[in-house]
Amino acid sequence: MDNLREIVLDQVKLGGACACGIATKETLAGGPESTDLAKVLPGAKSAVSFAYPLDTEAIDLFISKKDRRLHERNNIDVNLLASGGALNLAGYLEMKGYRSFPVIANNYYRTDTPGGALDMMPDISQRYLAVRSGVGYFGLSGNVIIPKEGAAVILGAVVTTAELEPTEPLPPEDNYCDNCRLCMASCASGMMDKEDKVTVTLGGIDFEYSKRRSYLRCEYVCGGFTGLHQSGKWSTWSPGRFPIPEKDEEFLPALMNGLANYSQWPDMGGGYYHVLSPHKMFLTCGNCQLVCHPDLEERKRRHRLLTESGVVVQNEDGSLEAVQQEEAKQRMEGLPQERRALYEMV
Ligand code: B12
Ligand code: SF4
Ligand code: SF4
Repeated sequence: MDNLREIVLDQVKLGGACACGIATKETLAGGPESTDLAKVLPGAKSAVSFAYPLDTEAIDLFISKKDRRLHERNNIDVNLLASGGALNLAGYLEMKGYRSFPVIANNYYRTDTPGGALDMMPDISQRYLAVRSGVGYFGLSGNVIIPKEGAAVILGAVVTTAELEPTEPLPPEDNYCDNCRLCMASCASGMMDKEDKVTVTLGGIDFEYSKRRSYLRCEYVCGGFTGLHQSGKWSTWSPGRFPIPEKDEEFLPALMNGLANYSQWPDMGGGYYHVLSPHKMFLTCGNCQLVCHPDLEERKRRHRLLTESGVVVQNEDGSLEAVQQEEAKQRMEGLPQERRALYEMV
C-alpha cells in the first residue's frame, strides 16, 4: 500500500499540481458534513487533495482591469484540469481495484439541504481536505493558501476506498497569513465577516477562518451583477452600479433586480454557464483570492493595482473599459435613461 501512496502523490505532481496530500476518514473525523467521505463513496477510506496554480500574469492583467478574458480563460482551464486530474487519478485507482470518486472542482452542490442547490453546500469540501492534509493553510479569507503560490490555486480531490496513509497538516507557525486584511479590503461585497471567525475541528485539530456572512453577497458581486466598491473609486469587472445592501436579508431582492438587468447587458465576451443562473455568467471578481500572495509587498501591490485602476464601464458593443471615477460618472450620466437603468438605480 505504501508504494501506491507514493505513486498517487507522484502522479498528481507529474500532472502539474503545486501541492498534494492525503486526508483520511480518521483525520477528517468530527468535521462538518462536507467532510464525510462516505457521502460520495460508501466505504471510502481516504481522499487525495491537490492544488493547481493559476497564471500570475493573467492575474495581474485581471486585477488591474486591463484584460478580463485571459484570467477567466485560465480559471476555466485550471478548473477543468483539476476535475480532469481527479478523473484520471480515480480511473487509475479503480484499475488498481479501489473504488474511487473524482470530486468535480467547482459549481456542484448538494441537493438534499433545505434550500437545495441554492444553499450551495458541497458534497465534499475541497478546502477542508486541503488544510487537513497539508496542501495549504486556511487564510483569514477562508481561501486555502499555499506557501509559494498563495491563494491563487484551484483545488482538486479524489475520494477512494484505498487505505492511504495520511499526510500531516502544515506547521501553523509557518502560515504566512498575517491578518493583513487585504482580502477584505479587496472585497466589495463584505462576505467575509471582519470580526467573527469560525473554527472547524478535523481529526482533533482546529482550523480557523473568517465567518461567512450570506453567500448571496459574493454571488451578487462575484456573480457580476454589481461591483462598485462603497468608496466609489474602484470596481470589480462588473459594470453594474447597483448598491450593495447593508443587511444580509436584503441581498436576495438585490440579486433578483441585478439578474433582471444583467440579462439585458450586451455580451461582454467569454463567460460560462452556472447551474444556478438562467443566463451566461462572467468572471468579474475573485479579488480575495487573487490579492493574497505570500509576500506582503506583492499583496499590497496587487491591492493597489485593483484600487487604483478605476471603475469599469460597458460600451454599447459589450466591451468593458476601466476609467477613473469622474469619467465613469460622466459616461453614466450621458447614457439614454433606458440604458443607464440597466446598470444603476435612476
Ligand atoms: C460553495 C462554494 C462557494 C460559495 C460559498 C463559499 C464558502 N462556503 O465559503 C461562494 C459562491 C460564496 C464561493 C465563493 C468563492 N469561491 Co468557491 N466554492 C464553493 C465550493 C463548491 C464549496 C465551498 C465549501 O467548501 N463550503 C464549505 C465551508 C468551507 O463553507 P462554510 O460556509 O465555512 O461552512 C460552514 C457551515 O456551512 C458548515 N458546513 C460546512 N459544510 C457543510 C455541509 C452541510 C451539508 C451543512 C448543512 C453545513 C456545512 O460548517 C462551516 C463552519 O460553520 C468549493 C468547491 C468544493 N467542492 O469544495 C468552491 C471553492 C471553495 N471556491 C473557490 C473559489 C476560488 C472561490 C472564490 C474566490 C470565487 C472565484 N472567483 O473563484 C470565492 C471566494 C470567497 C471566499 N472568501 O471564501 C475555490 C477555493 C480555492 C482556494 N484557494 O481556497 C474552491 C475550492 C473551488 C476549487 N476547486 O478550487 N464559493
Ligand atoms: S489577504 Fe492577508 S489576511 Fe487575507 S488571507 Fe491573505 S494574508 Fe490573510
Ligand atoms: S470573490 Fe469577490 S465578492 Fe466574493 S468574497 Fe471574494 S472578493 Fe468578495
